[in-house]
Amino acid sequence: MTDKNSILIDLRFDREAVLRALPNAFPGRDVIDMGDPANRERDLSDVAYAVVWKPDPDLFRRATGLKAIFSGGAGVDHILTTYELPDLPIIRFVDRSLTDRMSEWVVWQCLHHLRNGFAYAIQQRTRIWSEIADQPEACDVTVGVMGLGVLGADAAAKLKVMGFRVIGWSRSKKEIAGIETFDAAGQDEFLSRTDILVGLLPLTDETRGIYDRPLFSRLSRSGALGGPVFLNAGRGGSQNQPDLIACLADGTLKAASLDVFTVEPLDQESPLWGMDNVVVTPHAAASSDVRALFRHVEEQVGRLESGKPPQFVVDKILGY
Ligand code: NDP
Ligand code: OXD
Repeated sequence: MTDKNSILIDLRFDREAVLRALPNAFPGRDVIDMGDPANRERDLSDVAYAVVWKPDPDLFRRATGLKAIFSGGAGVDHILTTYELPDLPIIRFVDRSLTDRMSEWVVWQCLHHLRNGFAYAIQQRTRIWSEIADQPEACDVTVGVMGLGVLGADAAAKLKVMGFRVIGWSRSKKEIAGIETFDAAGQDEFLSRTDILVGLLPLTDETRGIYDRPLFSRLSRSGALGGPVFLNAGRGGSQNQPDLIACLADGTLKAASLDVFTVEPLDQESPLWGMDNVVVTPHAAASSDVRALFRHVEEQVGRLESGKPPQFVVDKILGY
């Protein structure tokens, strides 16, 4: 028997971080750690809240008394597309540390492409001291951010501080100081003005495979970098990976930085590993800080229990 406000944790990532964060989390509540083998067969019928990342496929059949589901990350495709879910609020993870980390990755990669990161790395390994001529400035380059939610809006603002020209695209039009924005209908103009495309979209039925050859072919080819660059830190399912590889090979895209892939971990045989115009990072752009995740859950549970609406509730029709 668990108390009526108990919390179940089924987070299939960084187990060490979960174990470090658990002892001080959720004071006064029963916490059921599904990573502990002793809990695997336990009766879950009266657990109130579940905090999950790619959980046990049986979980929602067993935990029949849930009042809310918390995603261990900002994205919710890992549960929406995979499980038969009870009709409950799903709350995604929104947190300063996650947002800052994502913006760091985006700014880092934009600067890498702006400042000839590939070419200088090769020169260093071959002990060549030679300045690459005609270095453009950030203000010569337009970065187009696809997805202007919590992460996209912050990345756009930080790119602006670095001096880039920044434009953004989202389903509904946004007002962001200093950044020209486009709604879904403005996609053509948005793409035709973009030198570096940053993908920060959630994976939904509408965004699956959206980054494909026809889209890459509409990016600006007249920019200061000599060809369009693609960054994706949203979801790999949004990229048509065969198209992406072919476009990187034939020059439709000059380069890419990829944190997410259609199948993760990225297949050992994938040509992306060896392409000298591609940066690969292992879905590490903005990992969830588990302590911050637990604080966020505690705060949202507090809202629910005091009769206030929780924040960051997913729209199940839109899928994010
Ligand atoms: P939000 O829900 O805050 O924002 C999503 C944005 O995408 C919104 O601007 C939304 O438009 C836009 N959007 C969604 N669908 C469409 C569409 N069909 N056409 C145009 N625009 C669309 O999400 P976050 O910013 O918090 O996170 C974005 C994604 O980043 C997550 O879903 C996750 O997949 C990924 N992520 C990756 C991480 C990593 O380490 N690589 C870490 C964390 C998150 P509108 O504003 O009009 O609703
Ligand atoms: C997330 C992620 O969605 O890490 O938070 O991808």
